[in-house]
Amino acid sequence: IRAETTVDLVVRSDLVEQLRSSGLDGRLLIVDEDAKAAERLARTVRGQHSGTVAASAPAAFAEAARIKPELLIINLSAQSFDGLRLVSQLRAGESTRSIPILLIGERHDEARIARGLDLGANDYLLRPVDANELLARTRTQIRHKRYADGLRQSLTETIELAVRDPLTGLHNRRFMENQLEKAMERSRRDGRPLAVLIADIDHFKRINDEWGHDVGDFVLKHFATTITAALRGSDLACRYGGEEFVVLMPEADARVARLIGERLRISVAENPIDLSGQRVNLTVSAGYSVYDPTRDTSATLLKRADAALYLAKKNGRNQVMA
Ligand code: GH3
Ligand code: MG
Ligand code: MG
Ligand code: MG
Repeated sequence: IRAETTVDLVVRSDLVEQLRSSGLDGRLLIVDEDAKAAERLARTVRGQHSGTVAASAPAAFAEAARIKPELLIINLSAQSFDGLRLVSQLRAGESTRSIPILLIGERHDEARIARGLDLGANDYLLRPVDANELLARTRTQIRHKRYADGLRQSLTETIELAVRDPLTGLHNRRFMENQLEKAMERSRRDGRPLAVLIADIDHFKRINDEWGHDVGDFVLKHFATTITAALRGSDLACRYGGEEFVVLMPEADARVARLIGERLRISVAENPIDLSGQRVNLTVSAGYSVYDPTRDTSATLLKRADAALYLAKKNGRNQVMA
């Protein structure tokens, strides 16, 4: 029985050396109930990869989530070990979903291998395992994974760039408008309140005029940090344009909106900015409006907040109005 559950290796040393010297250096996890067989496999790949061994499905699952291997090699042939179940578990797990899986199975057991591929395994090898083929398929899987990870990463970065304001790192106007429509829809559906607030730095032009545009930029960044700190986790702060910011406040009625607006106003007013050793006071005015699902569009909702902001400015600035 042991002879059947171990992996037989046919090694052609020249090819192996050639593959090893190419230095792919992947992180592998080898799963085999037979620790000796797993160790033998690990030795084969270790010249060019780092190989960790797991001797049971639960150990493999835990280890996979922990070390995030770039390839899992699962030996299907052991009798008591449910490698197929492990494949579906790995595919269902958030952190293990995208790890490639290479199955090793018996020639007479192709039905199980086909099932494994159905469940999400990427490739397979039949016994006796040829070491060169094992190394070649390992390399292919790792290369694919790195390529896919790179694509995913740059997609994520591209999306981040498209929704952010580059100066402050806050979300931009386009994203805010998109989120506002969604927030209004949720508010309508769930019958929950929703408020928006427009905040505008007072006499910001003076900062630019007195200190220069770069200092103005610095102040905008400082303001963005202050705004973020004053908000709840569920609020969304965006740079609406220039020195104007819009905050979406899901679950906020007029009372909560005023509270958050005041918190923001006070935190700006009480934290002067240090500009080359000189403390410069900054204040902000804000207007807010509460979504009325029976008559508001995003445009009318924002317009009411803007009208309230205008009143706050007219009334002497450094205040929050509805
Ligand atoms: P108010 O209290 O009425 O809001 O006065 P204000 O001076 O803040 O408003 P105003 O609209 O007159 O001026 C806003 C200034 O913000 C004018 C513009 O040059 C400046 N500004 C807009 N965007 C930027 C930016 O990205 N960086 C810098 N440094 N200044 C900016
Ligand atoms: Mg203005
Ligand atoms: Mg202003
Ligand atoms: Mg303005």
